[in-house]
Amino acid sequence: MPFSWKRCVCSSLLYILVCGFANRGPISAQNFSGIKPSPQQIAWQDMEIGVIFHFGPNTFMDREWGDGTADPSVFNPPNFDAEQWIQAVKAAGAKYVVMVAKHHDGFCLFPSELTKYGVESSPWKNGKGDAVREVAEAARKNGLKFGIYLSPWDRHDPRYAESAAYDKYYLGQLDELASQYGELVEFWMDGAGSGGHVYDFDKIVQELRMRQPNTMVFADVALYRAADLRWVGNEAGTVPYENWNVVDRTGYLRWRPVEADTPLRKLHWFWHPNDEASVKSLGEMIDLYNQTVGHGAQLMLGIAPDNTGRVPASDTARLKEFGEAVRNLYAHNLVVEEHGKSEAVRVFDGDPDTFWSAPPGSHAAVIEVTFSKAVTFDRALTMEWLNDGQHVQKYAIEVMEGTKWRRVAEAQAIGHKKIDVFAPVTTQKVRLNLLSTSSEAHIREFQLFNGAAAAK
Ligand code: FUL
Repeated sequence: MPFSWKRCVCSSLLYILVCGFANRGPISAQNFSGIKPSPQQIAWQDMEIGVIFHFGPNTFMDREWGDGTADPSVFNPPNFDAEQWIQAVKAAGAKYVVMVAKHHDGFCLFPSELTKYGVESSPWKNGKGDAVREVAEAARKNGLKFGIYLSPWDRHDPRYAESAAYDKYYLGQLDELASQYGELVEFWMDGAGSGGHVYDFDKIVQELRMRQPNTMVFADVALYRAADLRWVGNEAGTVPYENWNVVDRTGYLRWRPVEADTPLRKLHWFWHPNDEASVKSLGEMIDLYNQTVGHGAQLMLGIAPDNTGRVPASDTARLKEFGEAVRNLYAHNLVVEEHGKSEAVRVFDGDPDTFWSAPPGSHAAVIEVTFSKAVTFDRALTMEWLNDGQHVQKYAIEVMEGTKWRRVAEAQAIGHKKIDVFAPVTTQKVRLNLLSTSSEAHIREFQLFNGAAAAK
């Protein structure tokens, strides 16, 4: 027999065939599958949705990029309510939040020993407030993880003009944030605005890792070579390419999963008055979910609390609708519904904590599902178990029509999660055809959904 196979009659309703081919299909290309993620990266990728909060003098001045001259007196939210922020984003399905502790304008949302330019000099809570702490506490209280953004580019502090002096300042603030706000799930280093400025990133990140060994460092590929995560390359909420987790920087290979950051309000990270029309529509939000999370990336959604200190009603409503719509869209997995959760074939059990492996050494495999009655669906959700590297290099989703297989989707990378949406099909037989894998494939889930029915 040219392939190893396993055939199970899983229930009277569903019939499944899984097989791995040892010597079939094209020879594997080099996709750096020897590079593997850290356990922290795996845990981070599993969170799928995070949120970044932008709040500061810009919120009160109708600005996106402050020039560093804003008087701290402008910062005075009458109803600052971190609990409300967290409730709003939890409803959207966010698993963690990143707080902008200092944006490009240099204004600190936390009291810092190293500058007076921040909440300490503002009228808010008579200069005794700490927005970073309040958000961290509200997040943890509600079961969300917490991370920090500290802008390298600083348009206020005079030390910025001199690299070594500024590095010392940045390092000092990083120490404050990394030692006084509990465990940080992510640390955001923004590349914007820094063109030409030289930082000692090695030192900065080593210092961070000493205090926060498990934090995930986000940075542009161009900004810092050894970060743990990388920018997707746009702010549109899309991954416009095959998503491979390993990035090659002139021969230096590293597992760096993609984070796709995009604001809830089109093009606006900070709140602006009379701007409700820019809140993305529900349809746009679902598209961006499918194009980021459904494309193996992390969705990092930008949320802008307003000048009262709350997430506006239009935004909270959209976040809630979005969370409900995504849950609804992916609630009825046809495979597990017919098949039951107890099934031993782990790729069909609806449980992403289990996985199926193709036979050792195989370079192709097929996973086939037969339903007792024809079913209609318009999307497939596939997840690769990545702990051992990213192995799937080419695959197709195929449905049986008459006596022939018809391809409804094909691509290269699966990665953490791949959602393929296609015109609705009705069939009794479906297969995930793993056409080329760099070594045996490991698949956590293969699920089918009828999105059109869910939308009704
Ligand atoms: C960009 C910044 O310039 C924006 O203001 C925002 O902070 C976004 C998340 O990153 O690079």
